[in-house]
This record gives sequence, C-alpha cells and structure tokens, in this order.
Amino acid sequence: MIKRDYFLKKAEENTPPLFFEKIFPKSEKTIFLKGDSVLLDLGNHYVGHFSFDLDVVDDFFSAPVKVSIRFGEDMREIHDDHSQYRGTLSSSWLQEETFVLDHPQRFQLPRRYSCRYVQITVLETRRKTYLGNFVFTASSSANLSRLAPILTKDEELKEIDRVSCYTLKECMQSVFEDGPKRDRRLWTGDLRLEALANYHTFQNDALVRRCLYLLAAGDTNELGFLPSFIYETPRFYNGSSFLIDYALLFVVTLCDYYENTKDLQTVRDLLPVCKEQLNSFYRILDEDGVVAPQKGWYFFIDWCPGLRGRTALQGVYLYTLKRFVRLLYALDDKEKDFYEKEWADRKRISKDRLFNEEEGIFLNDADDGQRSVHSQVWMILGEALRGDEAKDALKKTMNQKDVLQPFTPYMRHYILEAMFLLGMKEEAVAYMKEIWGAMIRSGADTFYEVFVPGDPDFSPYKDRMINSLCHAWSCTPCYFIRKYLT
Ligand code: RAM
Repeated sequence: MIKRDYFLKKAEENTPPLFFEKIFPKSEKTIFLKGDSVLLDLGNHYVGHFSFDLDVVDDFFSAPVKVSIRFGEDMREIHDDHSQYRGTLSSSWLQEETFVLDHPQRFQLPRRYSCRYVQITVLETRRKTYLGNFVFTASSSANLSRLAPILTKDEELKEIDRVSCYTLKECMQSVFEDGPKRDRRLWTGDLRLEALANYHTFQNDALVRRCLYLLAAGDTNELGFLPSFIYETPRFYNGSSFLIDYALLFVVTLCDYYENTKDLQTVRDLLPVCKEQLNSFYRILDEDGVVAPQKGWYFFIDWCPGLRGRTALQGVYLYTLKRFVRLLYALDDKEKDFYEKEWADRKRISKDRLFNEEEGIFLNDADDGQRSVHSQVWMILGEALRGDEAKDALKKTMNQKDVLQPFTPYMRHYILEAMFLLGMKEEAVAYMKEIWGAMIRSGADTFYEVFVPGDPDFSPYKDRMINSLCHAWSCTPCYFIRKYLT
C-alpha cells in the first residue's frame, strides 16, 4: 500500500464519535409578520446545527416565506453591518444566511454554525407566520466525563481554566479545528497546542493520532515541508500553505504525543516524516548557518504586522531539535547522536551570529535590526539562551515600546512556555491573568484568535468581523494550570 493510503487508513480508523447536546433557547416571540425579528441566546457558545418549525397561523401561506438567520459568537457579530465588510478573507465566512421556504415544515439549516446568539428575521411573508420549537444541536468530540475537576484555589485561574477547556471542546470536532467559525480545518500550529491541552483535559489521544496521520498524508512542497493544513471533508485534499515553523511543529507534536501516550507504532510510522522536516530545514541554511529567506509566505510565528521572523524561525528549529533528540533517545534511534550534535552546533552558531552582546538580546541584520519578543522567546525555547541571560532578554523586550509584541494567544502560549522553562511561575500566572483574564473581563465565553489589549478591533484580515472568537490556539492556559499550578 502506498504511504498516503496507509496514513489515510490510519486517520480513518481513528475518526472520533461525536457527542451531541440539544439546547432549547427560549423565544419571546413565535408569531411573525414581515420585518419582525427575534434574538435567541443559547446561554453559552456552541457549535452545531440549528432547526425550527415553520407553520401557518390563521391562513395558509399564499407565498413563500423568506427568512434571514444570523449567528453571532458575541453580540457585536449580531449588530455588524455585513455590507460594510472590507476584510481580506472571503465574506462567505460571515455567519448569515437567507432561506426561502415554500411550505410549513421542520427546517434544519444545512450548515454547521459557531455561536452563542441566533437572530431570525422574517424578510417577507404575506400572512401571520409561526416560527418556534427552536433547537440547537451542539456537537463535539470532547468527552466531558473525562475532564477532571481542577484543584487550584485561585478563583481567577479556575475561571481561566474553565473557559480554556470550553474553547478546546468547541474546536474538537472530526479533527482538531483551528476555529469552528473559521477556518474550520486542521492546521499544524493549532493542533500542537490543542493536543497539549487535550492530554491534560479530555484525553482524546485517538483524535491527535488521526490528525498526525492526516497531516503526514499531505504532499510536501519542493523544499520537502509538509502542508500546514489539510482539508478532510468530504475527502482528503492538500493544503496550499507550507509554513516552515508549522512543518517543524509537526515534529514537536509527535514528540509530545509519544511522551503522553507511549504509542510506539504511530511514532515508528511517522518518524521518517519528521526526519524529512528537519533535514529540509538543514538544506535551507545559508553560509552563516542561519535559515535563508524563502519565497512567499514561508513562516507564521504570529500575526504581528511587519514581523521579521528569521531569528524566531531558527529558534523553532533549535526547539524542535531539542525535543526530537529526547524522542530519539527514548527510542534509542541510531541517529540520535547526529541530531544531538546538530542541536549543539546550531545553538552555538545561532548565538554567535544573531545575538547582540551589548544589548543582551537577539537583535541582528538577518531581521533588519528589528527588535521582537518573538526572537527572544523562540531562542529561549531552543535553549540558545538560558538562565538569567534568558530572563533578562525577556524582561528587556516584553511590554517595551519599540519592540514588537505578540498579537495572538498562539504566540503568547510560547511566552508562557518560555516562562515555565525558566522557572518564572509568578510572572506566568500574572501574564495569564493579564491576557486571558482580560478576555474574560471583556465578556468572552471562549478565547479569541487574536487579542491585543486596548485594541479590540485589531484583525490580521483587515476587518474584525471575520475574526474567530473561539480559537483553539488560545486554549492552553488549562494545560499550564493543570500541569504546573495544581
Ligand atoms: C489562520 C488560522 C489558523 C492559523 C493560520 C496560520 O488562517 O486561523 O489558526 O494556524 O492562520
């Protein structure tokens, strides 16, 4: 059997069952005339299908009934004027649909939605019209009974943990999705963080396994890197982005997976794919031993506008080597020494070439003299910088003017990871409260795709309406809290 078929078969075998929950929102209105509308509140964020009854009241419909239904992850999305949408992503992600219904019926909308609020507007009808028996059938592949109660006494952390777990649950469907509103698909960078949180919460190891096989089934690009996302419904299709940090994080995800499951078979199947990712990176080093710039969108790191990312990307490579060496030792793989030496050499070379001794931070011409938190964090995680020197570099850059700061909870996760690595527990707790706590204080039911304190309208896609308000990569406080703080 060719490799892709085998990987897809393994992915298929690990398809998770979905758990369903029915929500019956109360409606203050059931009889509608043209132009009437009602707002339903599900009481929390849910992902699933919506249905209702349409019926006559005192006379049969003399013409079809036209309804518009809008789903909002928060109330702003209910009030947004979609005609003003100017974002870079397709407006078809905006959750609003119009239907023309000919007869009385129970109507189930064909698509799945991600929302807390549902607004129904009758755009056209010539008779009194009944709309009622509203049901939202929510789905998730997270088994809530596996979630252990949390032991911390800190009420704010408890609340942050609750919303984190809930965010993860919403994104767990037939794959670990990035966001159930948008893009509703499996991305490697999101998967890595969801899988980490999952080991400490819902423990659906089969779902991680499925996602690893799905990504491994992808066709690599001309440099040998895996696609950063794939489509799986109704059939497998290769994603068209090849972000190098995400390709490396595939390797890290397998390392995490092994440490948490000890599933040797999956690791043996996917080890060659991992080696290919690292070897591909090695091939794109320049004469100084630093990753050479590539064509197009070749790294992600964060949605921070204008970010130069070669130092951070080099750090991701070091971090991946560190983790991979640990895995190879556990497997007693014959190439462990080779990768260990590469990690040691590359750390030294990276520090010599990219670190600015005078300022005590990573600052260099490879990134056009740009100062960023991102560079420090990834070099700390890769251990090119350690101990007090590492702490200083973080302190000199975090929350400093003229230094680029993270824009996504994804990048903020890696700040927390660096803080825990450096033993900065108190700072990490304060940071969780400052960022994730602030999202809750601003009314979040689930954690967001992007969060910039003081700038609620920021969007990497040039229009806030398209942002995802339930985004998997923001779910990891539950991982940190449960692993390090209880
Ligand atoms: C966005 C997605 C996803 C992320 C990529 C890089 O389109 O929301 O979460 O992994 O960008």
